[in-house]
Amino acid sequence: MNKKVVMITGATSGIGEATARAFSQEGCKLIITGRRAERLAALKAELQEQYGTQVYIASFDVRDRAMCEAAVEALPEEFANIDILVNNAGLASGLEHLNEGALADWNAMIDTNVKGLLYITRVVSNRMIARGEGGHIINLGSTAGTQVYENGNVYCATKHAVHALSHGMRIDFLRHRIRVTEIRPGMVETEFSVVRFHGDQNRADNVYKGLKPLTGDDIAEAIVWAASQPAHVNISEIVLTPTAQADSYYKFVE
Ligand code: NDP
Ligand code: 8X3
Repeated sequence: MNKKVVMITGATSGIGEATARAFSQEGCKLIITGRRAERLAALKAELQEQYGTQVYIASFDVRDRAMCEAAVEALPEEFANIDILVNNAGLASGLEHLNEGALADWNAMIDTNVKGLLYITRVVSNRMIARGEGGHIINLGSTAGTQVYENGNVYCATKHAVHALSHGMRIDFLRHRIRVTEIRPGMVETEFSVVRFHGDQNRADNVYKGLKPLTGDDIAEAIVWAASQPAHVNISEIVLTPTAQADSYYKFVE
């Protein structure tokens, strides 16, 4: 893994931030992205100081296709050959019955989780293909990528799309030796629920009451494990849940 170039979308918080730390410890060079530039700057300083990591910051909104392309085009030479792309940026916004859903929430989820992931993947995969040395694309799916729960409608649909797109990438990139892994977590305590409930911290805290959720570090460990397999091994999917969660429906809450 030493000196491999890893691009992580959504590294300002949660799973993406933990993944940046984990790849840093493996000696990788990092491209970290997200909209909150000040958080990226703080993370870069931390990783440089703790592990001597070379870090490049690209702060942009993945919903903006032109910005996605410009950010990748502008990469300095030492970061230009991306070996591993972690498509992590994403969100849930709102939790209502479909007829009561807010259009702004639907657009945010579809534009980020599906279209943003596609924009980044298109530009980065074309670079990997042109270079001809393979690569690895790791997509953040979810248990919600194969199950739908009440009020989850549009979020679950976007993660079903990530599930289908991961499969499609695995097929279309076969000839280019690009590995594709879908990481499919259940409940992970990050800023995810605060974002879903539009900043309502109490409501977010309630989601994890009575059980021990996964952490960003748990997911990061699985991501790095998948990425460190020998080049002929592709880990297609990893589904991780807290021990107290069987799937989207069954949880043991004490
Ligand atoms: P967080 O809210 O903690 O992190 C989300 C990250 O995505 C942030 O870095 C945020 O950066 C970035 N992001 C969101 N929108 C955009 C955008 N428009 N442009 C660029 N970056 C964006 O949540 P998690 O770490 O939990 O979520 C990461 C991924 O994991 C998501 O795809 C989520 O669906 C998935 N997931 C999460 C689970 C959970 O229970 N937490 C379970 C299963 C999957 P910024 O706001 O600075 O732009
Ligand atoms: C996040 C997990 O259960 O909130 O993808 O949909 S869940």
